[in-house]
Amino acid sequence: MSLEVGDDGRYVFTGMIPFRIGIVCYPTYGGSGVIATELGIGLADRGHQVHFISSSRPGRLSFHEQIYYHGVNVFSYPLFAYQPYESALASKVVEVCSRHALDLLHVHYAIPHASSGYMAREILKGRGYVLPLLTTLHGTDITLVGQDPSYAPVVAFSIQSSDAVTAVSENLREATYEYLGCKKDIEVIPNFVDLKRFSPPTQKDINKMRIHFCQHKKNQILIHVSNFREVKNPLAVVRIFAQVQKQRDVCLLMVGEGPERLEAQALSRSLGIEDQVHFLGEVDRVNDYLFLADVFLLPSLAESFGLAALEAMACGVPVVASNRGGLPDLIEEKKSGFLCDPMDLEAMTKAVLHILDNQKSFQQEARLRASDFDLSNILPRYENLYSAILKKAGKSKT
Ligand code: GMT
Repeated sequence: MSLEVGDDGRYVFTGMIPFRIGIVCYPTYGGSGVIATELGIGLADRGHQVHFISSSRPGRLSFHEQIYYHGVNVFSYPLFAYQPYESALASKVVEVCSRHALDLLHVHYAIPHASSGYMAREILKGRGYVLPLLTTLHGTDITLVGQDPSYAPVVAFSIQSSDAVTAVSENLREATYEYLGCKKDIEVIPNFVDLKRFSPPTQKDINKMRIHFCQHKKNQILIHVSNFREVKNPLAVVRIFAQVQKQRDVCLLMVGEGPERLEAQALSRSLGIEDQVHFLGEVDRVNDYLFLADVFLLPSLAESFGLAALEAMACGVPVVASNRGGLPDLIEEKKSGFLCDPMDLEAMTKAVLHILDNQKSFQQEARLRASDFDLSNILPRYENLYSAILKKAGKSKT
């Protein structure tokens, strides 16, 4: 197999027929949906045909001649207290596979995608069609939701029954063995960023935005991007900022939407700092805001990888993060940022102040570290895995 750059500047395969890949994911701004979408775009750029199967069109998905989108229709009926999405998704996979002759199915986030994938694979097997199933574990599908007794047996079974399983960090792989007692081989393939797509806005635009948020372009900016769930610890972000702003001219951008957003907003009011804290909701072009920022805050209580931190680093923004989960594998202490106990707000405040006073080297290190996780390093690992599971299933395309 070899890759060449075609006339349009894109990679094309020579000597190998591209794969037809089904990708199942959540369409929202959550990390697993972002990775699934970026992976699909990267694969399509390299000549593969990608079929997204999801409850609605993934947020970051724009037109691409090699990408197809298939929405899952859930037929509702008054008898159902809960809509059976898992069955509707399995049926959709069967339909898409039958129409487009998928080579394999890659599901992101175990619940309920792995069990729907398993069901679809078994239905197709009964019709004489082999559809290998790859499951990628992302984090809360194991560490939070997956180990709950209401899901655990199904999650463990569908992981065990997948043809291959990947986890986004070593930490998550170990958690899967520990919490679910799985025996399956799990390959660690970390999250990635496509650095080509991280180009900064013009200095003029940056200054305009800085003045808009902070009154003065010299003021510094802290940023937090998440889905504002408890696990992201957004209240700690506000509290850390409250300490920092006593000592520096700063403002805080809170990007995203979720259950703790209102409480975080109320806290900033009660601390008398609401004029410096900007809640921006979900934004389409998060990079534009990341490029503005001087420090990214991620004091999560659990974090299997921390894609939001990696995206910040790709924009040259150092990170003050919790020392939990996979974050220590991403952030190099005192180089691209700091790792602290998520309850130790004083340590995180100190870390932020230190970065604000020593920005240049931290910014360079952050960008450098992010380049280790560039798409060009990670995507071939998925392609190799696809080849391996197809070969094992007797569907080799080389
Ligand atoms: O909890 C979230 O942030 C969303 C969740 C998801 O699956 O959408 O994120 C998880 O997957 C991301 C992509 O692999 C990881 O970068 C996040 O660390 C992980 N979140 C947690 O483990 C809390």
